[in-house]
Amino acid sequence: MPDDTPSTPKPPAVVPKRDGGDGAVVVERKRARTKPPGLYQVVLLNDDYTPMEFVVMVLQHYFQRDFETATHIMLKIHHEGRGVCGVYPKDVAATKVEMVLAAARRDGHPLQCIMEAA
Ligand code: TYC
Repeated sequence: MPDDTPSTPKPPAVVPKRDGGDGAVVVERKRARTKPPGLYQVVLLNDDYTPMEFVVMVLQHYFQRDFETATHIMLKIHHEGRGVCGVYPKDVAATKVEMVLAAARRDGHPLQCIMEAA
């Protein structure tokens, strides 16, 4: 008697084993969970009170700029309102912002320094 006869009772459906029944286990990785660390630019903002010499010192000391480059960046900030000091991983950028702000406040300057995603 053919199997597809309506009156024929069907055997229980076979549920395939997750391992395919041969004992092998396949591990599938959906996607990498870790993102590559993002980069942040540290930006100085212009103000009317912080001395130019202090900003040049900050750029040399905290951002390893030579005197000419530091002066160029400082003048760009002075004329355009803001300028990028450097681009770093998040924790490095955050530490540099803290150090610049601490030095500025210690010397009584209102200099503003921020970080933003690059
Ligand atoms: N504008 C300031 C002045 O004329 C100089 C200055 C430059 C201040 C850059 C802040 O981020 C700055 N003394």
